[in-house]
Amino acid sequence: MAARIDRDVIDKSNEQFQEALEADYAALGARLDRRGIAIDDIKRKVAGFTVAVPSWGVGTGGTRFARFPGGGEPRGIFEKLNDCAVINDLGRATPAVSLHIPWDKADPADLRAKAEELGLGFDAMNSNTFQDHPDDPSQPLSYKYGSLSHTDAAVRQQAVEHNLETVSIGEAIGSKALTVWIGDGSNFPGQSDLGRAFERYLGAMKEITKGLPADWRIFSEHKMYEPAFYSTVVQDWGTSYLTAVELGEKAFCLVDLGHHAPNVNMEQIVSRLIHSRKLGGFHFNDSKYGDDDLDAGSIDPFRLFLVFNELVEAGARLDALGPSYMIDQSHNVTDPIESLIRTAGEIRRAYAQALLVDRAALRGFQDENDALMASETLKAGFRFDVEPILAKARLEAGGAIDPIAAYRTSGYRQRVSQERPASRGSGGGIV
Ligand code: LRH
Ligand code: MN
Ligand code: MN
Repeated sequence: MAARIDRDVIDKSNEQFQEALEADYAALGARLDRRGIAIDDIKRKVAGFTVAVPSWGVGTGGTRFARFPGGGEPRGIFEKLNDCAVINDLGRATPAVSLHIPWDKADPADLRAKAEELGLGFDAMNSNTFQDHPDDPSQPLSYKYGSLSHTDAAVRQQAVEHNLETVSIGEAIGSKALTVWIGDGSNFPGQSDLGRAFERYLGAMKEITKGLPADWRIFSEHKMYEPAFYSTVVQDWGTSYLTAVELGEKAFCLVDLGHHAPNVNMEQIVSRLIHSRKLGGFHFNDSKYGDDDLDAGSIDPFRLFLVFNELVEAGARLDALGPSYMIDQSHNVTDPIESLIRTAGEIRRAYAQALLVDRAALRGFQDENDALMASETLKAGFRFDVEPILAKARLEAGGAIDPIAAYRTSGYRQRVSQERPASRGSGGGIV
């Protein structure tokens, strides 16, 4: 298996940029100092913020029209983990991986050993009952007409057991949460009874929840449409919230940024879920039209900032919830390693900008109904170029000041391209 990135490559790359970085960091520090903000405090918080990468994100994704494989794509979970380690070596923001079963099914002892060797951990596990698994003898029945909400009790039972198997793999590798997203729904009015389908789903989710280890959480992930085009069983945060309430204290809602109606106020959903203590985690990505799975912050960085503004505003209430921060993206026209490195940077950027909002001033303007100054105060955080903070946090953690430049110099993609022949199979491509 290809070696990762040589320490030397990172050091040489950093030498080129370090002097300019020190000057930029000092200049930004002086600006922040005039506002009573200590730049090192912000840098420390940013360095402490990590986000998990999706195992399925390191291969080239695809759409329902085509998949164009890239060079050196990982052929299985162990090569995927290697690529995840490269992302973390350079960016130092992604020490955990979120696995998808059965795409990543392997002996848990081997998964654990490999992750330890690479210095990685595991975040929430994902089950997969949104496609059939002809190679999995434990799942002979088809999910064509649904899984946890299927009209046939035998299919529901199979889907429950698959989720519990996913939990047991997760337990053996140190994960503490299960994310459940189902594609169940209908394409035509009348095809499915909306109420009965939800009740069947709840019944199955209760079975899964009963089987969770004591210290585990379950996340319900909603999505408005696709693959179902008329109704989806868990279509919005309302249904997700109802589910989490019915399931009880181990159950929380997962917000995937691409799973909402266009123009929906996502940051308000986040605020409500914090209020009701049901925010379980995120799947970060960006979109223009639907579940586009583009790189977080690449289309609408302000929206990402507004989500982080709610998280920072929540303070201790958020700490008590300890949500899982994960990326869920599909990379079709970029090198997935580069996309994931920059995504982690964009997420930290939104966090740093939210930390720079003068909260006391903002509250004052809000209470005085000074709409213009409240808006300006919020936007002042967003307008800061916080790159020196992000770069310094990476550098001090052993990463690269410019991680994409260092990655390109390293020749990692060329090396793995020689070792890993291109494959056209889906193997964890996005649905
Ligand atoms: C569904 C989804 C869900 C799946 C992943 C592959 O669109 O967001 O999280 O597990 O994509
Ligand atoms: Mn998702
Ligand atoms: Mn999605």
